[in-house]
Amino acid sequence: MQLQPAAHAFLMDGQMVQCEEFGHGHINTTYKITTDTGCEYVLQRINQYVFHDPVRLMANASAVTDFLRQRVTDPRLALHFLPTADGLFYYRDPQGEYWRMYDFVGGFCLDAPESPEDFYQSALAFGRFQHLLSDFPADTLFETIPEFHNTANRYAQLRQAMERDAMGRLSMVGQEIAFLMAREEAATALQRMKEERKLPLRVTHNDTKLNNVLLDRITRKSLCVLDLDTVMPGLSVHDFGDAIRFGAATAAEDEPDASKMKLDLEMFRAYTRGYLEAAQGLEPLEIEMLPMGAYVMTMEVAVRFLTDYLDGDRYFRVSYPTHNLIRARSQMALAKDMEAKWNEMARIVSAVAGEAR
Ligand code: GN1
Ligand code: MG
Repeated sequence: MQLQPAAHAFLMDGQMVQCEEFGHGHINTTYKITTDTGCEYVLQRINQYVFHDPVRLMANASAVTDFLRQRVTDPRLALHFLPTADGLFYYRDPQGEYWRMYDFVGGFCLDAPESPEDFYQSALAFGRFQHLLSDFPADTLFETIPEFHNTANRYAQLRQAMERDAMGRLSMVGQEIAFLMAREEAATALQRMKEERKLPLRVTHNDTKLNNVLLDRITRKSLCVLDLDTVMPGLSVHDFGDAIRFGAATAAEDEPDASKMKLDLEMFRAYTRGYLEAAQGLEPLEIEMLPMGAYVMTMEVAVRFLTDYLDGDRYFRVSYPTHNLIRARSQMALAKDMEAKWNEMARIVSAVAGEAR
């Protein structure tokens, strides 16, 4: 892979002197570049198995960041993509790989919150993102992954993977399949509400993992939101929910001991507080459905991990053969714990919403 030419295709300040792999994303490959003038950048290769149209993807990402940059006072609150000499925000190398580059603004990302305050900060970032984009022309956005959070479709894809059983793994996952199928009705509830137009379509991020938020090294306050590949019209409850399933969990997404995986209600409360504070103007039904968002996103990603396990790990990057199965199991354990804590989640949401009023 040719990193040097890709890096130099963008209008960096100086010459690249250092390059290291960076971040924990499951999809794109990310490098941090340092130049001889001391500037730092992030270089990413876009995964074309996942994103079929990198050109339109970058049109989305650059339009959204331009829009955000006009609305924030601190430039670190919005990403800044570098153009190439041709004025494009992507570079296609001779092998057909697509690259992009943005300023590394010196913050850091967390894979787990170290305190409720960290998680509250990430909620402010995603809530702000939602709020700042509330008058972005949503119809100009290209759907980078059609039906991304259509949970009913995700179940259909699981069924197809079961039929294919491409790796001969189906016989080993009977319990997991039974767990997911028994909960299909609840897991697809938000998709039905979306189709019935009970919940409003908004410009949403759709991948609100904690590690997609940059925090300031000194103040630990949240700066910008990263990973804009899936910014599309969507549901606020999905953005809320995905953040909870990742950051309010008591264990890592790929914790092999699923009994360690629970929902941390204190973290749940901290995120709810930050999100409702920053994402102003949510409708009452959206607020009421926040716990459902957390449940649905946890179930959905469990379905996706198991589907990819059956298909032979083609979508999510894995470090060992059962990695996607382990991820699926941890998410199921988390969903189960949410079922047990359902009333408390609802109580927290209504209490926080009451205070915010
Ligand atoms: C992927 O790109 P990354 O690692 O932030 C995935 C999300 C999943 C997540 C699970 C485009 O996010 O949808 O929830 O992994 N992104 C895409 O960790 O599929
Ligand atoms: Mg990411």
